[in-house]
Amino acid sequence: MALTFYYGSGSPFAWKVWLALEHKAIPYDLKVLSFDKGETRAPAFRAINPRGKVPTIVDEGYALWESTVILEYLDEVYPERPLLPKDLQGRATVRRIAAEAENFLGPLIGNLVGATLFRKGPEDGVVTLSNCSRVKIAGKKFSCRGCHGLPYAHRFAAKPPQCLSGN
Ligand SMILES: N[C@@H](CCC(=O)N[C@@H](CS)C(=O)NCC(=O)O)C(=O)O
Repeated sequence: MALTFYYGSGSPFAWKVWLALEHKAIPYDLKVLSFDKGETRAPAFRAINPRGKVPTIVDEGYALWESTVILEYLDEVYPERPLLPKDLQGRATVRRIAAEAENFLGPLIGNLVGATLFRKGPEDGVVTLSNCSRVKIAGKKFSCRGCHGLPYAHRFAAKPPQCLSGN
């Protein structure tokens, strides 16, 4: 039975999982949910993920959400084309990058998206990028690092904000 992948357009968290599925060549059944139509809040989806968030996967009847945890799960269930390095320090580095992406880069990008795509007026949401430059997001080899960092980098590159200050 193919794994089911619940996705929402524009979600960097969902891109992480999509990248991993493609990289590992895992067959999946893609379900695209519309944020505009409120499909993440629909009872049918809440029955699968009570938090109503994408990405969510269902594998053999087992529902899982939280993108970072999904990546680790996929890597254990489908070990071909591994996302995590074999060595302990390499794995710790990837997990550190994932934590930095979640705790520092993600909220910053969230501010940027709010200040650009969902901005209500000219004074709304002027933000600074000063912390971004300290976060390394990509390695030379595609791996879990790429899955964690690339969606944020892509999100930022795709919509360069007009209203930034800082370095
Ligand atoms: N920490 C979660 C974040 C997931 C998340 O916030 N997803 C957003 C899209 S970017 C969502 O599904 N929002 C739907 C809603 O709030 O209705 C993860 O890493 O998977």
